[in-house]
Amino acid sequence: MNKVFKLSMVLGLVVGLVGCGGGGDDDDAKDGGGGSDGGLRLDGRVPDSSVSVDAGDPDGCGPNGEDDGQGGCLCDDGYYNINEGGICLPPPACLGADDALEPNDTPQTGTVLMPTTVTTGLRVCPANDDWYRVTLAAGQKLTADIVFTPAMGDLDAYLWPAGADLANDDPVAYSENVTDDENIMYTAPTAGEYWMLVYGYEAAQNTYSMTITKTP
Ligand SMILES: [Ca+2]
Ligand SMILES: [Ca+2]
Repeated sequence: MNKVFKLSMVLGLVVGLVGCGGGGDDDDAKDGGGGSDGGLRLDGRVPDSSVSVDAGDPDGCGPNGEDDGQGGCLCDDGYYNINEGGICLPPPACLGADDALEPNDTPQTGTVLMPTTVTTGLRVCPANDDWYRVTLAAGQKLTADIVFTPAMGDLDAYLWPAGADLANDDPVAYSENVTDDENIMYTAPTAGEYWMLVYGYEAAQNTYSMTITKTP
């Protein structure tokens, strides 16, 4: 199977196992979505059916992946269809120093966000998740605006209740724009901590800022 980082062990299946055809949708942020529109694209670990096949490479996936039988590639752990390039490659080098909130590569080590926190100067390095933890009261609405330049790298965002089975539970909210910023909105039915993931699609990297609001 493919995967990405350590998290993929946990997240490996959450993901668009249904597959979204690789090109990805350009849906607006979902609130309580859960993949009803054909599957999450939270992968990097699922085949990308839009990849092209390289001549001379029987399955077009290179030595670190294999044909998924649907025109895409299943990449080995640590390899990705970067930029939908049709071959499984290791993640590229990070284009800059990671941010001051690292290490936050797992939910358990995620940065605790306070109300009205404005966080700037953040960075998703290739295949390096950024996790955040936020506590909500029952009925309280979380808004997370994640702002970046989409053309520089495709980031997505996901929210689960703390303790969720990340390999099996759909997120309670997610945002998977391809050409726009990401925005998570979620009203907590019960009080508790929530885990938010900012994720680089197919080992994408980018810098971003984030504004967290809780209402009331
Ligand atoms: Ca980071
Ligand atoms: Ca990180």
